[in-house]
Amino acid sequence: MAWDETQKIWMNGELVDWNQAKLHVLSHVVHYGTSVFEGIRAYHNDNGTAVFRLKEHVKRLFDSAKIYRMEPSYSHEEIFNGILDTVRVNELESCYIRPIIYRGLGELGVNPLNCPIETVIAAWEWGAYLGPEALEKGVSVGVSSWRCMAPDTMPSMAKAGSNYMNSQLVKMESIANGYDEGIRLDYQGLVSEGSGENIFLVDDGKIYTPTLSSSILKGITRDTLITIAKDLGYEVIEQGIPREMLYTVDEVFFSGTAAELTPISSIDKITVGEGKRGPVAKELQTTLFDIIEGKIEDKYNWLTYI
Ligand code: PPE
Repeated sequence: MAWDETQKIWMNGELVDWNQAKLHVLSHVVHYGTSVFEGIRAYHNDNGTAVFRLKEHVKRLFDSAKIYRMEPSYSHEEIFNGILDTVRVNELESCYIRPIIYRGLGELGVNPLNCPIETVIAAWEWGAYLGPEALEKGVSVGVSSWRCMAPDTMPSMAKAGSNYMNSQLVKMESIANGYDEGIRLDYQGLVSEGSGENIFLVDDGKIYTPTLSSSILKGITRDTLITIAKDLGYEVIEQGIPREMLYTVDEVFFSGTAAELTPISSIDKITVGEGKRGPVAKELQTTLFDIIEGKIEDKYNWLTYI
């Protein structure tokens, strides 16, 4: 999705002009994908602008950095406040926020340890990820011929830039095949996730989603929906999901910060359920948006007003 330029980007603790937020072409990250990042949304509602699940996103950013032996120069609190400052200074209301920690200019070669660790936070306006109509009508999806990384190759629980080379293969293949998005299988052939979304299935009133051992990102929206669903009285089962279950269940939907809750209308050209947003997806989506819009109580403290 294209963006409108904003005024400032937070770079190593300072707010610099959008056009000045640059890095050297010999930075380690450019050559080896040495980065970890987050995607966060802020929403404007009647009470102001609130960042959704900020604490959890900052925690995951630091967890990703830890997996890759990166020690950021800033504390959780500094990044937390840097994110709020970036939204504030750009006078953004509803927006997407992208903090990233990467290895900069030091030396080239696989060993990253002698390259400095840089931290950047940018934010910009961003609408619906898979198109505005997708939230209701759903998207068409194909199971990709590209699998996601096996657990002993690249750690999927680290939200690392380089993981998204695999996502890009999946996304480009799905576009070439005329789909909106692709689903990846894990190293065992079980359902894993989309190129940038977790996945849920609904069958006979029960909700299913792949386990962490299926090479998924530990999605914060995934956790949000599991929490909401349990609250609404649904049974939520985390288990290995055989591919063919995708074709026979009543509903399938994606979750993610960018995708929010996006229903899936068809998979491999086989219609899922009624071929549009099902009742469970609708109920969870409505509850999620009611919380975000401040219409119902934020009982889990998911909103941080700026
Ligand atoms: N899996 C993957 C691979 C993934 O990239 C995301 C988020 C998720 C699951 C859902 O995680 P969460 O956002 O915590 O619920 N993908 C981000 C990046 C998308 C992009 O195009 O870039 C996002 O949704 O912000």
